[in-house]
Amino acid sequence: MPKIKEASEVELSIDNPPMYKVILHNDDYTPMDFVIDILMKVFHKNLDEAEDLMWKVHTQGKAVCGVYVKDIAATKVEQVKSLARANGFPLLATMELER
Ligand code: TYC
Repeated sequence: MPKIKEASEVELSIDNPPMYKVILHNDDYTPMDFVIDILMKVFHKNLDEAEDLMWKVHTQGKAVCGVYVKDIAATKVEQVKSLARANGFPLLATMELER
């Protein structure tokens, strides 16, 4: 029989839900300006932050763009994919559980 959760466990899962990192990956084809635009529109970065993050991905291969609850992280991954494909670019975002 599955155990009924204690009130303290319910509170913990509401106050401390599992968080997911959204990771943007480098590629050789997506234009830098398009990536900056995505970082501003999808991840709500300002221009300076978006430029810095784009360069980090470009030089290091990937970077964390933000940390969100599961549904929000999944939506952002999907928004990146959909905007990228609609514009013919291979830009990729993935999500990963924060330890
Ligand atoms: N490397 C790409 C270029 O030189 C730019 C780029 C940056 C692509 C970040 C993807 O997540 C990315 N045009």
